[in-house]
Amino acid sequence: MATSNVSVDSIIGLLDSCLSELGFEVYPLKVGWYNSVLLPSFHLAFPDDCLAVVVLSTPAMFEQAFLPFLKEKGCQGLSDPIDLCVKHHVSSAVSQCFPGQKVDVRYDYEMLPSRKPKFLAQTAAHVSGAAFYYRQPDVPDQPWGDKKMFGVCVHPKFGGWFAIRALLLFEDVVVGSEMVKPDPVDCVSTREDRIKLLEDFNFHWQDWSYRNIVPPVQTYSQKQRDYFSTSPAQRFALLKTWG
Ligand code: GSH
Repeated sequence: MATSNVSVDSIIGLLDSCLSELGFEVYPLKVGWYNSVLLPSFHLAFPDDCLAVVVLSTPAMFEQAFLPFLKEKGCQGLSDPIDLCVKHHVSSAVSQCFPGQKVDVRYDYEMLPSRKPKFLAQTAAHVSGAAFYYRQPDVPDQPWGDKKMFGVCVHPKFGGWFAIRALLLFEDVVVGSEMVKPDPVDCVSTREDRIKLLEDFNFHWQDWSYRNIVPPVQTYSQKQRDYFSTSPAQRFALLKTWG
C-alpha cells in the first residue's frame, strides 16, 4: 500500500463539499479503531492505519437528495429508491472528488456471501465519533436478566433522526498517529435514560420515541415520516398520491 500525501482534512473537505448540501455528513476513522473493538470474524481486511470514512444521512437528505432524485428518475418501477439515491450520490461524490483513487465503497444494505453485513454501521459510527452506540453493557446493573436488547446509536444533534449509509475505505491512504480517535458525545449519560433508550428502541421502535431521547435540532418532515412509516411495498402508491 502506498503512503498518500493527501491529508485527512482535505479528503473530508472534498467529500463534505459534495455531500453536505444533499443532507449527508461524513466522519473519518482508522480501520484499526474499528477492528480493535470487534471479533476477528467481523474485521475489515485492511491495515490498521488505512483511512475510512463513515457517511450518515441527516433529516435533510429526504428533501435535498431523495425527492429531487425521484423527480429526475421517475419513481415508476424503481425498486429500493432510497438505497439507489444514496448509492448514486455517494458514488458520484467519490468518483468526482477522487478520480483514479482506490476507494472501496460499502453500503449499509449490502451483505457478504456469508450473510454478514459488509460493515457494522453502528460500530463505525461510534469509533468515528459521529454517534454514540449505546449497548446493553453500557447500562450498569441492567434490569433485563437474560433478555437480549439490541443497541442503538444516538447522534448528539439529531438524536435518532439519522441513518448510517456507507463506509468508504481509502485503500491507498495511510494515516499516522496525528489522527486522534475522538470519543463520541455521551449524550445519554444516566442509567435511567439509557434504560429508557434501549426499552423504547427494543419494545416500541415503531413509535419512534427513541429518536427523541435527546432534543434533536431537526427531525424528519411529515412527508418523510409518512414515507418511512409506510411499508416499502406500499410506498409507490403513496408517492403517486403526492403527484
Ligand atoms: N430498500 C428500500 C429502499 O431503498 O427504498 C428501503 C430503504 C429504507 O426504508 N431504509 C430504512 C431507512 O432509510 C432503513 S436504513 N430508514 C430511515 C430511518 O430509519 O431513519
